[in-house]
Parts: sequence; C-alpha cells; structure tokens
Amino acid sequence: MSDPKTYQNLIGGEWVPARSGKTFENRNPADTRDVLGTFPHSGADDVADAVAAAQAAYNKWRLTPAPKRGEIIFRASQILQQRKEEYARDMTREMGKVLAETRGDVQEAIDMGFFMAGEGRRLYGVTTPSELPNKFQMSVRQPLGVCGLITPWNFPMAIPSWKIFPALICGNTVVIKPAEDTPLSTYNFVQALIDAGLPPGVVNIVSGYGPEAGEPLVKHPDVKVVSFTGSTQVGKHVSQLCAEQLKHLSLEMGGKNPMIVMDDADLDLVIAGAVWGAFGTTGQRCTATSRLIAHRSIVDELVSRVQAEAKNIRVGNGLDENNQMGPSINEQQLGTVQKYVGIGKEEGAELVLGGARLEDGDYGHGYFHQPTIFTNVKRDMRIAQEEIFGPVVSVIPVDSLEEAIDVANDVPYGLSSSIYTRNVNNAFVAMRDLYTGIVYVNAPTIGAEIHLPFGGTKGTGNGKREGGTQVLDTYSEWKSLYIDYSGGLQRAQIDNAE
Ligand code: UN1
Repeated sequence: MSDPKTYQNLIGGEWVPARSGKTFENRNPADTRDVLGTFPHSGADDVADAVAAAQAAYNKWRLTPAPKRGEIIFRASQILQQRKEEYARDMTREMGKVLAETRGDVQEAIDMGFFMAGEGRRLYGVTTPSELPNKFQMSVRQPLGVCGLITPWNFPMAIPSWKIFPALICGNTVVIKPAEDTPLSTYNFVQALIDAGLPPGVVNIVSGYGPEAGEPLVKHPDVKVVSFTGSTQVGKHVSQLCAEQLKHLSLEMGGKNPMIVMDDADLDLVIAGAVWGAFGTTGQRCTATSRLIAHRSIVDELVSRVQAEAKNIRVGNGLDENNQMGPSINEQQLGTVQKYVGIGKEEGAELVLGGARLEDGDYGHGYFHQPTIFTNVKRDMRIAQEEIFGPVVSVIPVDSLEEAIDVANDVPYGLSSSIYTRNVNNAFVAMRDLYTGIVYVNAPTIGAEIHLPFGGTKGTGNGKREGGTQVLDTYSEWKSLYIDYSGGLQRAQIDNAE
C-alpha cells in the first residue's frame, strides 16, 4: 500500500481543487484500509468551469486537421502500452478485478486508440451524383462541440476510451465525470493523452457524484452531446434531462444476458464459457452471462459440472496473481447481490452453490461474495429478469430451441446473448431471432471487440452504438453540401416539374 495522493480536477489544462474544497476518498474494494487517494467532490460551479474551458478549446481543436488529431490519439495509445502494467495495477486497486482483467481493460483502451487514430485519415463521407448537370454533392461529418461523458466503474479505462477517442477524432472537446468508485483510471488515461500532446482544455475532468456533478453536466446548455453508461434507471433520467434541450445522447445500460445451451453442444466448451461469462469480473459486466438457458436433457450434467468448476474459483485480492475473482465494487453493490440471493431463495429457486458473503480473515476487509448458482429458475422470477451485477447465475431449463429463444428474449434488456450448439441450423436461427445487440455462437456473452458496434436493444440503450465506426454517429452530425458549377440558376428537379 502506498500513501494516498491528492488528485485535482483538470480544467483548461490546470489541476484545480473543487471550488468548495470538498473531497472524497477512493478506497480499494478488496481491502478498504487501502486508500488510493482523495478526489475533488465537484459541484455545478466546477462543471461550469470545465465546460467553459472545453468550449474555449473547441474552435481550435475543431480546425486541427483530423489526421493530426489522430496522431495525438495514436501516441496516447503507445504511451498506454508503455504504462499498461502500472495502470492495470492502479485499476485493480481501485476497482478490484484481477490483474489479468485490468490489463485487458487497458488493452481495450489501447485498441480503441489505434482504431480511432486511423479514423483521422478516413472519417468517410459520401459523394453521389446530382439530378442536375454541372452540380456536385457530398456529405461530411461535422463535430458538435462540448461532449459531456459519464462513465461507470466496471471498465474504468476501456469505457472512457470508447467515448473520449471518438469524440476527439471527430473534433469535439470533452468534459468527463468518471464514476466516483474509479476516478484514478480516468486520470491515468487522460494523462497519457496530455503526454501525447493534447492541447489544454480539449479534455477536462470533473470528479464527483451523479447528483452533484453528473446532473449539472447533462443539463449545461453548452454541452451538446451526452454519453452515459450506467443503470437503466439513471439512464432514463439522463434521457429526460437531455430531451428538454434536444441534446444528442448515447445510452449504454443494463443487461440480463442469456447463454443458450442446446443438447448437441460441446459441454467442455460450455462449462469453460459459462464459468468465465458468469463469474469473470465478478459478474460485474453489463455483458455478463447471468442466465444459463439449458436444454432439459443436459441440464443436470451442466449444473453439476459448472458447480464443480465454479467451486474452485479462487476469490481474493486481484493484485495476487493466484486469484481469479475479485470483490464487488462497494458495500452497496455487495448488498444488492445479497438481496438477490435472498429473493432467489424466496422465489423457490434452488441454490446449488455459494450464496454467502466471504468474511473470514482478510476477506473481512473487502466486499467478497461466493460464486453463486441457482437452478430450477423460472423465466419470470426476479433473479431471471433483473440485473444483479454480481457473481450470480440462474439456470433455466427449457425443452426446445424455440422455447430457449423465447425465454432469452423475454427480459427488459437486450445487450448480449449466446448459443452453444454444433447444429448450424440452430446457430443461424438463434443469430436471426435473438433480439440483442450482440450474439455469440459457441462463446460466452462477454468479450466484445472494439471495432464492432457495441450496444443493445430495449432497456439496454437508445439505439446508439459504441465501438465500430458506428460510434462516430454519436460524436458528429452529417452536413450535406451541394456545389453548382453550371454558372446559372438551376432549379432542383422538384421545382422544374413539367
Ligand atoms: C461492459 O460489460 O460494461 O464485451 C463492457 C466485453 C468487454 C466490454 C464490457 N469488451 O465483455
């Protein structure tokens, strides 16, 4: 453990405390005696300062050629590569997930940077012929201005990178409010950008809590784009606030992701995938596999084998490379996990593994919970419908592919889904009929790559996608350009009707 540091907001290239002087602590969820640092507990006045700085930097950044913007992003990714281990360790300390996974989180930011740096030389628009002679036309992307970004704690560097890099490559400037549980990883990420040569004011950080700092950011009239990742409940509120001012908005919210296991599946593959999908990141991914929808003829074997495997998961401090699963992020999240374990029991589901907090010895200093499996879960039980965001998976037996897909789709969310089968016909039916933004075949519901669109249907989102080139649509607007070189007035075809 090292001494806690004092971190400041980043506004217009200067590190400054909150105007109120208030701070909050960032503690390690695996060992709450370990304080990483104190961060500004920002309010509306700090947000206003940051938005003003972003607004002041906008014109120059907008007019910086996109390939030059891309070069800075490219260099930032190279710096992240050099600092990967250091930043991964910081992230494990503040977020709890094991080092192998925090290295992956930094890697996802690196990948996103290299991908978006390349967009600096593409940002393709469209040219198309005119109805009229001697007339040229095309459409181009335009930036919007200041983007207000609100990011979650479960992917503390990857998700900021999904938002910041595309915002920048399109020519926008940024104010980010990172999750109060994991601000350090955003600081580390932005430090890489600064060291890569990002001009002052182009990215600003305001740390703090949703009501005090997040809400003023969403409401600020100079913020033209809002991108939010978090709970569906808060996302709806953000959406209402944005509607008042018709702001551009991207929402990425909950999931209740199913893995369908058919009777012809390769069970060795299924077991490995189910354990990783359900308990990787302590189940704290919006893509986590939280429902196993299994054909009745193989469900008993599936459960006993997943149970045997999950029992051996080594739970503990993620800085110890022997451990495979870390804690919940905080007391409240652990409380949610415990609450749903109680609900599952009350609803009559059968608890076959785990179900309790780990408290003995060193565990007592953190928010650890056992990997937990419920079987004989009915499709409409709350543990089968509601997002738990913890190491809890529900097994739901079904009798056919048709029923499996029906159960899979019968939730308020639609982020990710998967099917394990060796039958190509089943696989294609599932790819067509699973109503989620992401579908995997013979792989768990986690592990999306940054160059494909990421996002979901129904309660998961508002139709926007992160990742892929599709993300550029959040951070740019289309402008259509018509150039008449005929030397005369040419009325449009509709105005020339015979
Ligand atoms: C999230 O679950 O919040 O697809 C993000 C994945 C990761 C990103 C997950 N690439 O599992």
